[in-house]
Amino acid sequence: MTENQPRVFPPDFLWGSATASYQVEGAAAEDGRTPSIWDTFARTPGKVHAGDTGDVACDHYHRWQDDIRLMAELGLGAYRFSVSWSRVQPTGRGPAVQRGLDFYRSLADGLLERGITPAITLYHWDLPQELEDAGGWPERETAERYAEYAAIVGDALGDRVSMWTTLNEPFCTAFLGYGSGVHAPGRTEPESVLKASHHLNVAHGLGVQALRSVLPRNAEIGITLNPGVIRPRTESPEDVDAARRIDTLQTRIYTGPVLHGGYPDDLRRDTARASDWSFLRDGDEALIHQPIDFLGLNYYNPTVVSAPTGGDVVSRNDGHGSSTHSPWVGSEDVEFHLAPGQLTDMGWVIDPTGMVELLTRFRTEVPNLPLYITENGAAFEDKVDAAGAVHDPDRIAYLHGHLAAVHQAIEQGADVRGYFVWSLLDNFEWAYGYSKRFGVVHVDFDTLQRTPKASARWYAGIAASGRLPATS
Ligand code: PNW
Repeated sequence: MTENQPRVFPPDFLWGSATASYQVEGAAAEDGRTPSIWDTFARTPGKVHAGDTGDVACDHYHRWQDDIRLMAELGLGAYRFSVSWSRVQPTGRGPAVQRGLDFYRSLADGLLERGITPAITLYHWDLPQELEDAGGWPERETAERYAEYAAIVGDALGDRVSMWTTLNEPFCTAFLGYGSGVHAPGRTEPESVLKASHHLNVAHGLGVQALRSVLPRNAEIGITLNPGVIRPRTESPEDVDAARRIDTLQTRIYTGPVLHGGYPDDLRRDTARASDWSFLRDGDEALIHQPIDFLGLNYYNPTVVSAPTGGDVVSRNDGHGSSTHSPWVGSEDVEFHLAPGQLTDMGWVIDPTGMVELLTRFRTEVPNLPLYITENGAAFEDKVDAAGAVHDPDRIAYLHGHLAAVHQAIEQGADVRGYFVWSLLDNFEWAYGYSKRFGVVHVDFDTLQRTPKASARWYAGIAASGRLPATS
């Protein structure tokens, strides 16, 4: 195909948008919901930019019908959202709260009425605080409670939702939540990073089993990972090894057991000084290795690393927020470098070649597993004009480049079934609060008014035609 022809996507390609419960819902204390670790973290001074919390967020809990109408107007075919565990099971244990489940039932029904496919993420980081008080993800019990929760939600929504994701980005939960401490619960304990990772993997395995036991046979179950695209700064053996170490911690710690049935030997070696891995029980790796129906991939930017250079100031630049605690257990001395190129408002480099690299990797690694891009997008400062219109040419260019990359990977044989832009709405961007805007729809956080940005109209056009023009 030549450069100036439109790129045509497969006819049944799913065009969606995504959000997560704590980032958009608000209604933090309504209908029986109790605090999650993100409520606690956000209320702890100094943890989130400007003291922002998700108490109100986009008020999606009350405005979901407007938001569905917006998606329908934009012609989006799918919506990926997550369930707030503490809305459904306030203590993280025991019987479910029907009002909590009713919210998600109504949401799913509203989507289906408008022909929008609902895609549920069971866990997008908002652990019930009571489970954290009992030790959180470093404790195996959390995985067992998760399986019960998965069965509850599966049982309540399995008749209307066919796409299920167990976990969103376990890397962030374990490494940012228990390692660098920039995410809830804000702990900085190297061995807990490994324990949390393992128990998230166990939760995935038990969760798939629980979902299979309650969902109809045609339901599709997967997991969403954010595998790093890790590039060595040079081809020196030391830099190549630094890249291997970071890839092993960010990605293979999950893909090893989930996709291939076991932890990599080099992971055990690289982390031997931090842990004896006695938390790993006989049979766990087989339990985690459940057959799944798809793999969800989140991609934003590549990362450049090197072996230690001996300089006294090491710029971490790992894009994971600033912390004096390295989350990179056993490989704390690896250096992170800023890759050349334009940056988004997050300071993340824009490089669509990483998207091709990521999809190509999994096409090769798991050739028979359908792939979805469950998140991709960019934060930029919005320019609102006098008439209230929002111009975001940088976001359009970002999306164009990355969709072209997805198309290229498909042409090269990757089985990519769909793409979910992050995010439908500007929302609570974790430690950055409301200061970073990822939405294709602008949210005025004083009035909560929604205004589709130019990128929303642009994306709607791509979704409607299934074609990406040669230029944005
Ligand atoms: C993902 N990092 O999070 C999440 O799934 C979304 O909830 C989030 O809003 C989106 O990406 C944008 O950040 C990440 O530090 C959070 O590298 C942090 C990192 C990566 C992904």
